[in-house]
Amino acid sequence: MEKSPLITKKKTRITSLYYLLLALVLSGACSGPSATPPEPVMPIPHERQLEWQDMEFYAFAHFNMNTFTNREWGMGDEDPALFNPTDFDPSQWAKICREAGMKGIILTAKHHDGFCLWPTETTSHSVKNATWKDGKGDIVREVSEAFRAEGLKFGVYLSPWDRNHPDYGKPEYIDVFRQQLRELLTNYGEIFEVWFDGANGGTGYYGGANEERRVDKKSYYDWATTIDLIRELQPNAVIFGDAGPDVRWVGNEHGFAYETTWSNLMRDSVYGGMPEYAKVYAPGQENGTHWVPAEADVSIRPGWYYHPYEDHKVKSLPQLLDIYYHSIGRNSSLLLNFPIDRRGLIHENDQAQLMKLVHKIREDFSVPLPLDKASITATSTLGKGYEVSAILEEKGHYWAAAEGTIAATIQLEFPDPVRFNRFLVQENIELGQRIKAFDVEIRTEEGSWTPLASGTTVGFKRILRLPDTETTAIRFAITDAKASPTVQHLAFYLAPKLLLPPSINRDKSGMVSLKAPEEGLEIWYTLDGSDPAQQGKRYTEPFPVLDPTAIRVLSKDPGTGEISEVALKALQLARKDWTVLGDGEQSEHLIDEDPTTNYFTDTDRVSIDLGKSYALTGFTYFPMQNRYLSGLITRYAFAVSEDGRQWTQVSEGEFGNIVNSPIEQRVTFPTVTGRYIQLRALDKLDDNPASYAELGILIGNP
Ligand code: FUL
Repeated sequence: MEKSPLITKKKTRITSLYYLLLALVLSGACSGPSATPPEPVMPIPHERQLEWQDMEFYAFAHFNMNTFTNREWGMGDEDPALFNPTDFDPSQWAKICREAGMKGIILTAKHHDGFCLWPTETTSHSVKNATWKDGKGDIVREVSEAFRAEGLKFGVYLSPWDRNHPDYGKPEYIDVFRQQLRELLTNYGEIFEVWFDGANGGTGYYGGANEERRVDKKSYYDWATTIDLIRELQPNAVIFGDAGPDVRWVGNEHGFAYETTWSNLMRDSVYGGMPEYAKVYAPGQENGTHWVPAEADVSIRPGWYYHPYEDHKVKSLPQLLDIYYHSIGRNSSLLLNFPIDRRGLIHENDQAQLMKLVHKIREDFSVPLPLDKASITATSTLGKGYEVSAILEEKGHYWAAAEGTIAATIQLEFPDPVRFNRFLVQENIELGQRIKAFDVEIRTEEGSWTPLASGTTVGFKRILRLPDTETTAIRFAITDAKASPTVQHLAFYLAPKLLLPPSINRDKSGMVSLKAPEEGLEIWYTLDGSDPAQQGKRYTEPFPVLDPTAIRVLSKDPGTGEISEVALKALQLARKDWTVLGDGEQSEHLIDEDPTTNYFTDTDRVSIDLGKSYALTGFTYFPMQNRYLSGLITRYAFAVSEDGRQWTQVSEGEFGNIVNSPIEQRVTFPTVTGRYIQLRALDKLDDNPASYAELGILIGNP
């Protein structure tokens, strides 16, 4: 049975040993010795990196002082007493992670604000002075123990930048930093990864100095000595940083690796926090000198830390799936962050989204093509022990082309037509990353070969999402490689379609466009209140909707006939004839039906000419959706007018909880006729200009 990429490969070493013995027995007993193994192509991974590579998917937890101050970066002057989770339970985190098939967790033991989650000897800015457990608690201990109890690994994030410590920027601080590492790497059992952030130096509290301190990122930390210390204390831990030395940053915080991702890095040209890192070095280099594979770090919410106002902004299933396929599917590991909440728990919304991702991924990889029934051939084989049948196994045997061969093709012929839409391939990275370019081709009914997809690097794992394809023969054609290629594993799957309803968008002119969550799905809709599963019209291109109505939409898998749930959206009057009065720069953003663009104004009101009179029954205010909120209206007055001069106030009130939950606000009032509308900001979140993503009206009762 095939394993999904989320299912553990813990037994790797044992399995390799088993296959090795099996290979020895078979080769000895049957017919002579195996061929000489291929020469490794440098660089190659260290044993600790191979162990790490098998983990693939693990958690990040941002939980620290910022959780209680509602910030992303603290200044370092926060009162330690503020740290006070009400319901801290790391076994809840560990159970969730285990159920999700994650292999471990990395905890922010100290973030840039310098607050330590363990009772360190190095500073009083720690849990020792927290309200939590009267200063007797140790978050690092409890989290590490809870994860080990579930059979998961534990790692630490220790920020090199410390905005609390009086000595930051001076040589003395480096001793403090190393002492903190020593404590973490001595007192909490086996550590699988030590994570160093590239963000370093800037303004801070620094023991009361309240100044800006810049450091020379290349030399200040003397990383070589720190790395020696880590190797001495935790020889099996991988060290993460821009420059590795063992695992590197993927170069963005979206969780996306690159189409071409090498595990090789020009490591000696990189230092932590270098400005050009993301652009120049993050994808790795074909001729990189050291093996430093990529790790994609991304938060399940917009922020790394918990903010109540992001409770409704947990990433959607299509977003999380993109992250999965763009990280693990592109030769990178996935470090998925949970902003632990003020209770000290993974929030229910985050857990729900994580489990949706995990169920879908398990589903995607649950129906492999029966390669054992296929006849599999290769245009080149190194010799005995490296036969192409080895690609059926995930570990142990592997296929290798003859030395000196660059282009080689593996062909699979099936007795009956097969259907698939996912392709997975792995190199034997123990011999170095070699493949530079490949094609996937299928045989048509007429018997000719036609390309289905192409790619560049493979590395530890490459997964392609493909259109549903039916054929009786497939070719994996390696067209370029650094040296004779190897393939550890190859597989095809038929993933069920992501049957979520399509997204609905309308522009200012009233044109409605619908988008299915995945290619290959049909979209059906109605505008008259009827069920799109029964009376729906097939969507082919954008269409205009000018008057208020409700649209109902669904996605349909034409292959199986299955349909998604129905999504319903009330469409208000199209805004094509509207004008914002008094203008102001970018006033169009107020009425462009795009909540990602904002309008800001220093005045306390905005007025709109609707083009003609309507019987109005309410209005909508869509607040800005930015990560950092400003100018949100918290109390309002709404007025209408027939001539744009004489105004009648029809509603006044507050937008309750808008700061914590900045979703669209909808206010209704008794019907009133008017051509002009005006929203006044009576109170705001702050003194910044009032901000608006959208302002709309309600007519009748759609
Ligand atoms: C960044 C930090 O500055 C963020 O706060 C967060 O910890 C992220 C993982 O790394 O560089």
